[in-house]
Amino acid sequence: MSKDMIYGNTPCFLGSENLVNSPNKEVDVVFYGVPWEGAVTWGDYTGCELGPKVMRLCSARYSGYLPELDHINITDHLTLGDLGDVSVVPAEPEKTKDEIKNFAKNVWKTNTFPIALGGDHGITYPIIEGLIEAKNKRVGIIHLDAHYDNNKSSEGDPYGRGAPFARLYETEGVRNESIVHFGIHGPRNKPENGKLAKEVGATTFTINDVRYSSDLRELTKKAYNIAATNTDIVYLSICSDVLDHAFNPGGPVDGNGLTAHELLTIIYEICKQGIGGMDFVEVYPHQDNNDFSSHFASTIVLYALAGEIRHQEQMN
Ligand SMILES: [Mn+2]
Repeated sequence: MSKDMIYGNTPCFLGSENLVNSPNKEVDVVFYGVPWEGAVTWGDYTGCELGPKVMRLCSARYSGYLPELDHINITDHLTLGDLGDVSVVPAEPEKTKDEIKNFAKNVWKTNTFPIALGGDHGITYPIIEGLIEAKNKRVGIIHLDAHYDNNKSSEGDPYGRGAPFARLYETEGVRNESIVHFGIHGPRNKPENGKLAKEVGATTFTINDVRYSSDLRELTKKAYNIAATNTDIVYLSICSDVLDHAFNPGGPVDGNGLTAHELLTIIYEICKQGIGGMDFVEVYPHQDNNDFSSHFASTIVLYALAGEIRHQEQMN
């Protein structure tokens, strides 16, 4: 493992190879940061552009070993690399959207498993745009979030954090009937959000579908099967606030969400079925004195990779 810093005093995520210094190094999994917070912010709840940096700093504490998952050691199976961050243009959502799309497109052209660390949820739309341009594939999406994030715009910004799924609904290459909004809950959603999701043919699994499910793993397989129907690739997008705020002090404030164990179970089961790539967004380090949410990003990513390893084993 590389001890290189990706920039300043910030290490590569999970001690991975520094691909900025060694761009020709071949790896199985690439991490990249998208240090972006859109121009429209609620009150002073701000600072998610620091997410990639703080997640990298926190990740230095962790190995790739998960004793609770049959003692899997991720780095025995997969090589990991860090591509650094997308260049963002402050207060320029449209320019930044194109920067993210072009960066993601180049990543999608490689034969790697990409994981983007946000940043606000606006980054998901250009990442999937890049996927469609690079691979020309039909995409299904599993979207783990408290919120639909399908507003027509975020206070006028069509690429804002509240709007990526409205843009994705309009995107040729995304099959709307293969979008699953999973874990949705709470009154920060508005009636038009649920209505629009239904109109476009997307599926909603609310927190109560999770809470009253007799078998969370079966429910998760059901979600995956919807996302995989008539699509070539399934993408996973995770907003930190799908977690209850008790488990996510660095995320937007939403109670009645998933427990950490439930979220990890869902991620592992989804990734065991086989996904193309993922993102983890909406961590606000300024709100989080002990960086709990940024620390948990490492666990989230390792569970996804453990699932990917199991998927690869089933394919061989
Ligand atoms: Mn959310």
